[in-house]
Amino acid sequence: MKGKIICINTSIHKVLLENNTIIDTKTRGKLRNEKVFPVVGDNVIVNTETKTIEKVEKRKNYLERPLIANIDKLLIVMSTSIPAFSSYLIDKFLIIAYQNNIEPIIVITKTDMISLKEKTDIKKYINYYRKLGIKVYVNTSVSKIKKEFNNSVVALCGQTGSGKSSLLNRIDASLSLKTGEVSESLGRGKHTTRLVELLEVNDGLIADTPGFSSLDLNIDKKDIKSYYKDFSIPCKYRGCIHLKEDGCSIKALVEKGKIPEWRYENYTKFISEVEEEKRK
Ligand SMILES: Nc1nc2c(ncn2[C@@H]2O[C@H](COP(=O)(O)OP(=O)(O)OP(=O)(O)O)[C@@H](O)[C@H]2O)c(=O)[nH]1
Ligand SMILES: [Mg+2]
Ligand SMILES: [Zn+2]
Repeated sequence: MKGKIICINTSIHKVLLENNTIIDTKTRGKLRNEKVFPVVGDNVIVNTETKTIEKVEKRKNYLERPLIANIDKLLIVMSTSIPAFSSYLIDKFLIIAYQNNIEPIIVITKTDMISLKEKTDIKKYINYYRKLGIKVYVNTSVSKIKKEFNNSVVALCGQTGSGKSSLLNRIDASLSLKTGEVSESLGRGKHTTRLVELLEVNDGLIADTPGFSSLDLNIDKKDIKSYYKDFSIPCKYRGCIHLKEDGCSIKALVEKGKIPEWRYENYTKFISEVEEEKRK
């Protein structure tokens, strides 16, 4: 019978079957021999008698962090404070989402924890992302976020303590997901959520995921710019990656303030990271 893996805990693969029942399965030795390692979100064929996964269907997409396949939307959960707001992480997740043909959506949390001045600062980033055509919500806009879940497979991502599980509890209190203690969340690396788990919410499947400690780009440096809508004007230099060249059209836009400096700085950081990774 067909189904979808909703959680993996050591060797137990929980599968939501097409008849709407949930079954605990294991993978067959054959799959392991073929080096097929199922992940949450995989569409599978299950032998319900032997409770084994017989086959993993071809994936539409696949993310390593969070480890999940076949998602339609990636909800980037970003807090304004504790952990600090980071356009660098947002920009990185945007590249990862676009690389995998997934619609990114930004959700801002903890706006109740910051001053008016800090709010004004963060608004600048939000406005820019909106200008790029990306949806940005605050975590109190429950009904708008809920609508995004309809008939979609959605994965939450973001730093530990950014409020992913809290957001899901806010949307559906019956989920009762474990969330970090306030005092705990002040520290680093708490990781309250331990497993990727797809949950049924509002006619959709939503994955709560553990926060990450590091996040790498798996990309060639010359391809990064292709995921920057705001860098899409033709540069006067062919194949330019907009770094050092004198007269580069993108650098000119940064100088004129048309592309914010922070956005360009994140871009240059990604280029150096990818170069660094290649040298290893
Ligand atoms: N003040 C305030 N606190 C929040 C908000 N959202 C979440 N929190 C708190 O932040 C802490 C961490 O929230 P979690 O939902 O556990 O964070 P998480 O992203 O699921 O963290 P991991 O599971 O470790 O990845 C908890 O103490 C929440 O109560 C918010 O909008 N405002
Ligand atoms: Mg959590
Ligand atoms: Zn250029």
